Amino acid sequence: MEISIEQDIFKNEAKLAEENRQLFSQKGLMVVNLLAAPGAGKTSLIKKTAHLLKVPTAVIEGDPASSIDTDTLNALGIPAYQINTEGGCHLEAAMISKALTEFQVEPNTLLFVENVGNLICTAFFPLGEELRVVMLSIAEGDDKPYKYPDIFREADAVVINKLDLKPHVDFRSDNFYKGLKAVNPKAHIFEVSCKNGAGIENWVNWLAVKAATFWAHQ
Ligand SMILES: Nc1nc2c(ncn2[C@@H]2O[C@H](COP(=O)(O)OP(=O)(O)O)[C@@H](O)[C@H]2O)c(=O)[nH]1
Ligand SMILES: [Mg+2]
Ligand SMILES: [Zn+2]
Repeated sequence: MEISIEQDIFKNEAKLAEENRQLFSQKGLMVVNLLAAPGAGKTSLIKKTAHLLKVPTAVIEGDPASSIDTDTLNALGIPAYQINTEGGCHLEAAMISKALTEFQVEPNTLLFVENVGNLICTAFFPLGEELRVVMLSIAEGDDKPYKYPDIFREADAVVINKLDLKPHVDFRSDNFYKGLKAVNPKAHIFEVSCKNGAGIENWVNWLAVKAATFWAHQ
């Protein structure tokens, strides 16, 4: 009984995500679902990316409470809209479509969705995104693909952040790569530092190509 309720929920979420995909297409939005633990550097990456990317960028922020990230982004001139999940641990497709009834985004915009900081259930709630990007900071350790395989499984890209901390933490890149390859051999991997800007250009160039391809097929 419990299993069948769970299956119904995920079936319904997949349907809502598909509806979102059509909505995004009508609105000309390329949506990037950004998943990571709290503090990995999601907002920092969005700030850096919006600054360098030559296409308009907007952001939907998901947090249990507060509008801290949204206020920061809006103050920088990056249009941002806050969803408060009131303790909820992930965003759902319906929250995004509802947000877009209020949040007016120009066509041909790259829309980041900064998901709730969480490496578990965010993996199971598709939002209709074009790209799923998982971020991890090296201070979190190299064992995460082994402990949290589901979050990495469907990632189009994995961004390893806080490379500037390398001298201070024991992050074994080879172990991380091995674990990631076992669950997702196709993910593009970017090693960056949002603090000193290392590797950001590679990531932005990759995203720019993805966006151009997306809009070319609209
Ligand atoms: N040393 C270092 N700190 C970083 C880097 N990126 C982000 N931070 C810091 O990590 C903290 C959390 O970053 P934030 O972008 O808010 O993470 P989020 O919770 O995933 O959105 C902040 O204090 C950032 O300044 C980085 O590349 N290196
Ligand atoms: Mg944030
Ligand atoms: Zn959740």
